[in-house]
Amino acid sequence: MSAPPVDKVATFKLVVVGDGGVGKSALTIQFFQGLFISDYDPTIEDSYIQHTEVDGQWCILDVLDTAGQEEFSAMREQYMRKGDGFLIVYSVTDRQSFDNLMHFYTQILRVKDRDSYPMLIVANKVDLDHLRSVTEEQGKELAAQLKVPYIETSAKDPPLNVDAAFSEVVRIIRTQPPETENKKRRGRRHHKCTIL
Ligand SMILES: Nc1nc2c(ncn2[C@@H]2O[C@H](COP(=O)(O)OP(=O)(O)OP(=O)(O)O)[C@@H](O)[C@H]2O)c(=O)[nH]1
Ligand SMILES: [Mg+2]
Repeated sequence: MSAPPVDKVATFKLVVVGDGGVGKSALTIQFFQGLFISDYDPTIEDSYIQHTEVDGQWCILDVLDTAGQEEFSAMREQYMRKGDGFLIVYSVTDRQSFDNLMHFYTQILRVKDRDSYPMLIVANKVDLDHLRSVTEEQGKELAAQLKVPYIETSAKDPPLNVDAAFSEVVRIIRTQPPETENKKRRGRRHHKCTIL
């Protein structure tokens, strides 16, 4: 079946964030082009757009593959403002990328001024089991603490859970109740102040 006319389907802006070298571009390119890029070429910013069917419903995915390298971190707030949903990626072979996940998480909530937002924690490079420095338990524990769903992926061929990760973020956005005033952090804080 061919895709429906563009004006009838929802567009979701997904943003892929995380430290440098964790595999954001490899995952994005594996999803969009079905191939694994084995070279490391640090990203400044790339965007991809494509029709996709998730749970029988067509949508347009507009994916921003961001820079993990610290030198480009000034651009973060700007792209975070535009995202409808986020993949926060770390590499299971890179402990520091796992520790830094929190920074992306808190910055997204701060920029969105919300207590929660559609996000998925993506533990990538699970094919490199012998180099693993973050266990599945540790990943799941942090995800549970943050109340963010967790998925393990490999962008390397044969890919593991790459399509599933992008589809899952679409599902999370779709099930998110529409934004209401009392969901806004700032509104709630003001409310508390008036009580006290
Ligand atoms: N074995 C293995 N290697 C991977 C995987 N994902 C990415 N890589 C490799 O890790 C290196 C970095 O991957 P990139 O996708 O460029 O990393 P990035 O997160 O986009 O990095 P920045 O653009 O600098 O933020 C590349 O050499 C990739 O081939 C994976 O799942 N398994
Ligand atoms: Mg990249």
